[in-house]
Amino acid sequence: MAGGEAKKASTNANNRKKKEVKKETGLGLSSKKDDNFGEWYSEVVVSGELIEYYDISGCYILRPWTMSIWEIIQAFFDAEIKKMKIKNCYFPLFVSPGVLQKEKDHIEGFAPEVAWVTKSGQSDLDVPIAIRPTSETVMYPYFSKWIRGHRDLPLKLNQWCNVVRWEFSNPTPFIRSREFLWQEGHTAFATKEEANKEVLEILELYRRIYEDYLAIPVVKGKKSEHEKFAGGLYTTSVEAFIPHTGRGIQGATSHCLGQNFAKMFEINFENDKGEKAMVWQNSWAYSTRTIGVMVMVHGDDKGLVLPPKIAAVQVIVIPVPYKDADTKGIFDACDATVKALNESGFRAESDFRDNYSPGWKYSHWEMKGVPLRIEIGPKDLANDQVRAVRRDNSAKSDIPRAGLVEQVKDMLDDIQQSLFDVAKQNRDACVQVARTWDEFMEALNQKKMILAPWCEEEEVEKDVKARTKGEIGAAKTLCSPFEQPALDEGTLCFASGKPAKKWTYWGRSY
Ligand code: 87F
Repeated sequence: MAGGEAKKASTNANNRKKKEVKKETGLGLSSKKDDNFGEWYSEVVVSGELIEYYDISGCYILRPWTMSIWEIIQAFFDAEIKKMKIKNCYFPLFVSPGVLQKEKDHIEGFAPEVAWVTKSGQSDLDVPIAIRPTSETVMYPYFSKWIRGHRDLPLKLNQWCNVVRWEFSNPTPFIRSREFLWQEGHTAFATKEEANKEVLEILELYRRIYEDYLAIPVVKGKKSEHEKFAGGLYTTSVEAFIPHTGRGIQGATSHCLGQNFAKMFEINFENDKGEKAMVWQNSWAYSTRTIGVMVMVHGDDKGLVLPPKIAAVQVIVIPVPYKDADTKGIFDACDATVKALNESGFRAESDFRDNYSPGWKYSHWEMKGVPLRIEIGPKDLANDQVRAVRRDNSAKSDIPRAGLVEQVKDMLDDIQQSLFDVAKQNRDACVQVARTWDEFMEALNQKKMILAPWCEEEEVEKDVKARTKGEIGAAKTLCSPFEQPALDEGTLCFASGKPAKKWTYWGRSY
């Protein structure tokens, strides 16, 4: 036996000999959110059981704790788009090279990120096959086939799928991974007005995912010409902000493609006057990135903090038996508590594992971010009450078992609201108005999200990028918010000194 293995075997034997119950050791995170954000994040997603690292860089295993969050927002969004008469479909993962390169301008800048299959077994394929990085070129030839007359419009499709983008800059679970899950919506209309309207309806659903489900404040707005999807007419987005890193992050995008793709793919129809016309198209997507933003915004030094609306387990019930206490009575009270909560529609579970101490369980479920913990010990049993502990602020309260369901409902609602309020306070504290270059630079150095009057010229935007280039990345536009503060006559662009046209958010970003 090699030395290392011999040591392992003897340690295992020792462990078996030791008392079975694990103590509160070895569960905490080793990095702090304030001290080393990057390491803290990697640790939180693994210890919180969202992610397992994989042996291919940039690829991650999404564990059940992740998938249950994904499924909750998916259920919301899927039901909402169905109300809008958008239909789900599924197109193939593989793209032939001819089709992929059909729209050259669109693919040009992205080409290095496209992954290709070149072999089956040991033999080279006659023609290499691309893996979809997005599905415009996969879908639009069929839009062209299926759309003939105005009665075929609107055509509104969505698919839930994975996509692959072979990124080279530092991969981060959820935030930048080489394969990720998303929905991509692709729609075609007879008129520009219908397309415009849908862009905003979808954007509003994205806002609701972030604000109502993930408890993250976002700004709705329009991307600059430089930052928009180059293949489209205009891009709208929801933008979040990570105070700890001072970076903005695009939460989701809803594009009006105009008629660019219709031209390329000949998506024509006969309108109601019998004339040949081109469709107006949109595309929109949100991805598993949503979950990464949630972890970054709410997580703390004890691990994940999940908003109740997206938590797979909203309430964890933990028995706290003492040596000579009525253990059966305590376990029965836990069972009854879970049952009452489940029957009222809450996602509650108990942790009856006998090889872990209550203290260990507290840390474990805190690490996983469960919003509310209920402890039941001998004293609680005697008083016909339970002890509730909030994950977000550690507040403890004793709740009579009689009014339990009502109280839990109120507490979960309060946690959801309070997570949003705190996140909004923190975000707002990072927003800085800058009217001059000096103010802008000072705010940027303080990791702020900067609201500045801008002349909207692409050259100026490129210049700002160049002038702020450095190790931690350049500043760029995040979006021009739809809610524009008043722009007084004579207001000048912070960067060029020319007349300003819009208030725009700027900052470093993911
Ligand atoms: C990477 C490789 C190839 C982004 C890519 O935002 C192509 C692309 O087209 C690419 N990375 N994009 C832009 C995606 C635009 C658009 N697609 C449908 C969306 C929403 C959903």
